[in-house]
Amino acid sequence: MKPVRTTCPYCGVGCGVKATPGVGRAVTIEGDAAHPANEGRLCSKGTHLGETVGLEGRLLHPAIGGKRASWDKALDLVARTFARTIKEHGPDSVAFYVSGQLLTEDYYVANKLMKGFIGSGNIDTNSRLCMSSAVAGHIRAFGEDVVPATYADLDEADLIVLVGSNTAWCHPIVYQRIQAARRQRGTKLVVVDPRRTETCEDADLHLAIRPGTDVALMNGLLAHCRDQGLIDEAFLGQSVSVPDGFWDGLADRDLWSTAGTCDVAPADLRRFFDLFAANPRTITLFSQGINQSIRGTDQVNAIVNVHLATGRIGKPGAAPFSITGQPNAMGGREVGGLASTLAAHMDFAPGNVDLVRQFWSAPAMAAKPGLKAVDLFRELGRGKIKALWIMATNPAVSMPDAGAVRDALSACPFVVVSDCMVRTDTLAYAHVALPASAWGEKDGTVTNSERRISRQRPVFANPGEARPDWWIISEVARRMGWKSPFAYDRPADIYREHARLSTYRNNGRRLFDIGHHGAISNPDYDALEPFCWGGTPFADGRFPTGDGRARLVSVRQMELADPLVQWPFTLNTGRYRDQWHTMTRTGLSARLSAHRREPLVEIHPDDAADLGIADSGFARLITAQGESVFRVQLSDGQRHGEAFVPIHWTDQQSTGGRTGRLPRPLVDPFSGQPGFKSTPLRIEPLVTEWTGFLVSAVEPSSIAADYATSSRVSGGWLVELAGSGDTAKLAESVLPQGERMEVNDAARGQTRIAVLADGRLKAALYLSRSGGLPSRDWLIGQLDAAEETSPLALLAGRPAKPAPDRGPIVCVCFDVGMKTIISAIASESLTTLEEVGVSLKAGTNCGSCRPAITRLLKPSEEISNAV
Ligand SMILES: Nc1nc2c(c(=O)[nH]1)N[C@H]1C(S)=C(S)[C@@H](COP(=O)(O)OP(=O)(O)OC[C@H]3O[C@@H](n4cnc5c(=O)[nH]c(N)nc54)[C@H](O)[C@@H]3O)O[C@H]1N2
Ligand SMILES: Nc1nc2c(c(=O)[nH]1)N[C@H]1C(S)=C(S)[C@@H](COP(=O)(O)OP(=O)(O)OC[C@H]3O[C@@H](n4cnc5c(=O)[nH]c(N)nc54)[C@H](O)[C@@H]3O)O[C@H]1N2
Ligand code: SF4
Ligand SMILES: [Mo]
Repeated sequence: MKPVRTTCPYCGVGCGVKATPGVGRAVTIEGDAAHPANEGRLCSKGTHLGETVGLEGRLLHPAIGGKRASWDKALDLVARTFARTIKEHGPDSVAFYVSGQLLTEDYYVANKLMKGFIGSGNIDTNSRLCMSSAVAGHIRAFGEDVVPATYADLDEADLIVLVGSNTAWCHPIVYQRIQAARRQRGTKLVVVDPRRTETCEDADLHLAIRPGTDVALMNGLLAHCRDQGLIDEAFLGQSVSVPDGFWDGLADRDLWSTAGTCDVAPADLRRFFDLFAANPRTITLFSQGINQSIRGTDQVNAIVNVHLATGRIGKPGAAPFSITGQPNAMGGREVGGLASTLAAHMDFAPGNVDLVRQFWSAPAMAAKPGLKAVDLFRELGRGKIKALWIMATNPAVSMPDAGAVRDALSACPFVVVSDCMVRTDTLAYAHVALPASAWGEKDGTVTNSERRISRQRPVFANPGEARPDWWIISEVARRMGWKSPFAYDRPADIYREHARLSTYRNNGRRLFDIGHHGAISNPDYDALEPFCWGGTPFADGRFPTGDGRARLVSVRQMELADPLVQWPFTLNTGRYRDQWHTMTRTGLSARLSAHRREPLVEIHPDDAADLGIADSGFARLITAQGESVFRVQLSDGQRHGEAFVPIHWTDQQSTGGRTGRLPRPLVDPFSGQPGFKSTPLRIEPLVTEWTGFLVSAVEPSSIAADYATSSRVSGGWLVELAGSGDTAKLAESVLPQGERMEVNDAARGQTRIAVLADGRLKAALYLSRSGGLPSRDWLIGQLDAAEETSPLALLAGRPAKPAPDRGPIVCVCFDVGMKTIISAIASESLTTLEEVGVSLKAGTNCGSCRPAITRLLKPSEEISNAV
């Protein structure tokens, strides 16, 4: 079959994918060499897309109250209940909570229905949690939410500063592009992150600043630029408004005080300042370390200030670059899908409301912003929102204080959830479940971090009764009585309307204008090549403000309180390389699951010693909001007093690692974005009597253990276990029927049980009170081994001829473990990535693991000081 050119469903890099369908739901995935965002490259998540598009776990039919229902019944019920609620309690008693994972066409229709026809601003999105501070910061500085950089600028920069961004894991193809620029052009790289992440491996300088001190850092840099005569006075005079007292606000920021506030060595700070002074072509790329803060908007403006004041904007290789997380975060911004924006990059100014009203012929235009995500769920809990429709997001996991969000969802009289998967924590609260088309079926457009609009094209037909989100929303709108405004036959109809709105009475006031597509034909839409809107923004020194000038914004470093006795730690949260958010899709892939099998809390070895916690032991993390258990990983890349946990694990895979329960729901005053990166925390050791694991060809439905985390392996599941007391109940709960063999070694405190059917391994449980456990790798291999396994070997947990322990998997493409790499480096005297690649193939496919291999090549060496 012919390859379909489409776009990756995961991160905001927006890589082009060539997907060639095979038999059934099989698909071969390659990078699209003709797509400018990736030129053929894909990271580990994109590469292994094929493992996540099967029908396992798909929501395939509408359901009402958990029972299968027809589309007609389900849509009628949604339309009727929303209409009745609006009639009885007004338009602000209902809300949509949507997602940067919707396509632009889906998003446009949802926004139009809520803001133009229901007549409320109550549509907010998970982008509120993601980059709303960048939006607010851009609007304050530029007058419009315009990202002033493209990836090509990374090729042309001499200095790239990554602030609060684990690019190597979260935007791997951008990271590879940065590395290429370093090789080809000698571009310098500075990373500002309290943690030493894999992104730091290849950097010239890593500033492990005290969390929350980015404003001090940027203000210190700006003060230094002024002292060094680096301010672009001509540009300021022509193009930028400087508020009164702006420079006085920086008077106290010398190198020493800045180094003190940020808790970095003055010499390191000096190196950063010197690099900045020496390289006018600077890109400052930032993401959640900046945005997810209760001062996120100020932090964004502190960065933008430096670029405006030094004239490093609107030129090749020079700009602040807010990189987006989700595949269509930017498309959501373009349609105005945030509660605080209206449509097509317009806010709720009365003139804009009129303009959009006229364009939509809207019967009930919302005249003011709606509730932002955190407030929305708070009002849900208070009973003010009486009907909520959630689309393409999993707030029961991903909202701060997710326990309270769950309470609010339980209390809400009517919750509708559109998702493509059956097993999500949020779907458990749905009165009506609507099956959405997934990646590979969906048809429409997305916009990536560099304003590039690309097509997602269908590879498969919709399975079961799954339908596209735009169709579902339009059907509900039509059943609410708005037939012709929502009479869309295909995504192209919606795209044309969206393009026409972007240009309607625009007259050059807003940069977002794709009016040239207002009459695009269906075949041209189908064949649409990726394109960036907006050209090189601000190249002419004019900004989309009333007076054409950008604005410096006076921002002050927030006061940082010392930790309280009750909460001596600070909780930082973020992402793993090979999982996507709440794991509904990446969790299906055995390869992607191999990188990190459990949610780990990373803490500094000294803190662990003080707490009496050992590496690989367990800890209970407690905040004012809730608590959860994590496996401990000691890391000297953590600052003292800081703990880092991943956001991915949910009720579906684990009793622990439930990060969403922990963060406090405090938000930035301008953007409403929650401060996910910093929550007061207490850590307590959790001692269990035994630990162990289960390998099983079938997924156990309930597990009687204090701690259990299951992950996919080839041929089944691996479940990590820990607990106290009798293990017989556990064995009963997890082991299937079959021929059972058991060894109890009381002296060594070990229990081993294997279950076979027809000589093949169905499940094996290994528990130990002393810690010693057999190799998981070999046992996993027995689940789908070509030959029968000797029962004795199974009970021993090892083959007749033992293979060396590979350690955790680093390269998921070629299944190469950390221990294998370390021993090859030692025994073959390997010194470069290329040599490791030749010897083991590791790192030679997608390249996502190259930073990890780089670290293994120089385990003790500090990042080079030779700048
Ligand atoms: N593998 C993978 N990739 C993804 C995603 C995924 O789930 N998995 N999700 C996508 C999405 S939606 C998003 S939003 C992006 C997020 O991409 P990133 O922003 O790169 O990811 P995070 O891990 O959330 O946080 C980045 C870093 O901010 C640091 N940080 C914490 N506090 C501070 C601080 O005070 N100052 C500074 N300077 N840094 C701080 C953290 O230590 C962390 O390393 O990733 C996208 N890409
Ligand atoms: N503590 C902490 N919490 C965080 C963050 C953090 O750094 N720390 N980061 C925040 C950020 S930046 C983000 S972006 C959020 C992400 O959090 P969520 O948006 O809640 O996470 P996802 O797992 O991506 O949820 C997407 C859901 O949509 C479904 N889905 C996928 N495609 C489609 C589709 O086409 N249509 C429909 N209807 N459904 C679909 C998936 O199965 C899944 O259930 O998490 C936020 N929460
Ligand atoms: S970097 Fe990886 S996850 Fe992001 S779009 Fe590209 S292939 Fe997909
Ligand atoms: Mo995000």
